[in-house]
This record gives sequence, structure tokens and C-alpha cells, in this order.
Amino acid sequence: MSEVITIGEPVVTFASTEPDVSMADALNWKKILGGAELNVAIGISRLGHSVDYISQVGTDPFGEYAINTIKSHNVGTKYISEDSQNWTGHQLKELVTKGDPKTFNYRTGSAAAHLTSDTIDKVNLDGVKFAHMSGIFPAISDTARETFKKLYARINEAGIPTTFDPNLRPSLWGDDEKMISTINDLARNADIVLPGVEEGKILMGSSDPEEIADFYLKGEKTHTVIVKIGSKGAFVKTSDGDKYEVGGFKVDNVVDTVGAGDGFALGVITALLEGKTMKSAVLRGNAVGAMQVQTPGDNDGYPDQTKLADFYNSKGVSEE
Ligand code: KDG
Repeated sequence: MSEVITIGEPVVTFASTEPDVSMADALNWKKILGGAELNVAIGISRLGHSVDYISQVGTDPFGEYAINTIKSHNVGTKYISEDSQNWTGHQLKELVTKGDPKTFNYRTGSAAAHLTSDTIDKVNLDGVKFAHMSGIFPAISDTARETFKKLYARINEAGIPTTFDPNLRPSLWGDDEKMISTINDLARNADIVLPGVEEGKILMGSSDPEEIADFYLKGEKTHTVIVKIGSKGAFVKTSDGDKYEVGGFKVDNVVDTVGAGDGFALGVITALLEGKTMKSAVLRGNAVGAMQVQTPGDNDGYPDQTKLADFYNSKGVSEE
């Protein structure tokens, strides 16, 4: 059994190679594979940990590409099923020289959106040390949300520690009120919640890191909230009242911001798996996020242990 488990939709992405050209006008694209939870799984595997990814793809060329790519990253595929009736989800992504790129999704009714909750009965959780949950899979369909909730309940019953990243995608939800209430309920079922300051504004009406943290700490389950504050790093507050900031790393050459939040999550998870302190885990989250924004794909900047050590050396910092 793998150390980590996660559930998500692999997204075959056509990333424009034409800077600052709209998706309608761009003619040149590079095919890559993304999907927030898959990005996390790929980065966990690259840092030397085992991880299983639960999902469903179509029996189309995109599905074949997704499975082959996931295998090439040594992410466990035994819980990925195939659906011959529906296409594998895909999207277009702009290339921008400033800010976050726009994306356009072709995911409604995708194969992953049809993943039914009976799949979850087959998942063996023995020996799983961490589960990463995010707000994207529950957004893609009612069926996916039920499947997600069943897995979450089983994970919590088994006492497996969880991280939850809200990963707000209003275009997938199509209903802001439902998005906010569902995400907040799901977040309060996690041990560690990883919101961004901008998400805080939408989810509970504040971009003050401590107010965001307090909002999730009110629940019975959550013991730590790590609020991502972009290039400034992150603010941490725990249910014991401990609070501190961990500064971010300066990056001169931002190529593409996509995948930075997932990099943050996988940095935190892998460091905790290795028995590091929470402060070190957040430092690693910041480091992996900073490395990711310097590359064009959704997950190609995530380091292996050697590259992570080189990065820390170049910055003169170390983990505890
Ligand atoms: O977090 C990065 C992801 O957003 C990206 O890889 C693909 O848009 C995507 C998604 O919704 O998973």
C-alpha cells in the first residue's frame, strides 16, 4: 500500500506557446498533463514517496496519454478506471507574461465526472499515512462529489491525517453559494487546511490570514490552518494557539504560476511524512512552490530530493 492517497481528475492541457495571445487567437499549443491532485501526486512521487491516485479516464487517446504519463511518474494507477462512454477531461491554457493564465475547461460530463462511489469500496486504506483532498473533484459533478465524500468519510474513520486545499474553481461549480458552503464543510473535515488569502475573501469574507485560520479552527477536526500569502510565504495557526509566518523565496523569473499551490501542498505533505516539524514542512511548501513557478508546465518544476537540497543550499536555509 502506498504512503499517500488522493482523488482527482487528470486534465489533458493544451498550453499555448504564444505569450499574451488569447486562447481564441493562439495557434500553437503544447500538450501537457495537469490536474491539481495529480500534480500533488507527481511531486510526492518525485520526492521519493509512494502515492496512489484515484480517478477515471475515457478510452480515448487523451485517456491513454493520461495513463501513460501518470505511470511514467511512478504514481500508482491501480485505482484508475476506464469509461468507454465519456471523454477524458481537457482544457486550454494561456501563456501570460504577468499574473495567472486563464484556462478554459472541456470537462462537463467527462469520464472522471462519472466516477461512481462504489469504486471507493475497492480502495484499501491499510498502511496509508496521509490523504490529500482538494475542492476540485467535488466540483466536477454530483456523482464525483458523492464519490469524494465517501472516500473522505472512510479516510476519516480510519484516522488517516488529511490535508485539504480549497482550490476554488467557480467555473466548474457554476454556483458560488454552493461552492462556498460545500468547500467550507469539506475543509472543516480535514486535519490541515491550506487556503490562499484570495480564497479566504471568497470563502469567509476576509483576506486577513489570522481571521481565515480562525474560521477553520472553529470546527472540531482541523488542528492546523496554513494560509498561503503568495510570494510572501505562509501564515500558520494551530488549535493550540501557536501562530507564526514562514517567509517565501524571492523568484526573479516567474514563467507560469500554475501548480504553485499544489507544489506547496506536496512540500508540506512530504516533509511531514519525513518527520519534519510543521515549520519545516511549510518552508518546504514555499520552496516547492517557488521552484514550480519557474517552469512552464503544471508540475515539471517539482524537485527530487537532490534538487530540493540544491535549492535550499542556494538560499542558505535548511529544514529542521
Ligand atoms: O492547480 C493546478 C491545476 O489547476 C491545473 O493543473 C489543472 O486547472 C486544472 C485543474 O482544474 O485541475
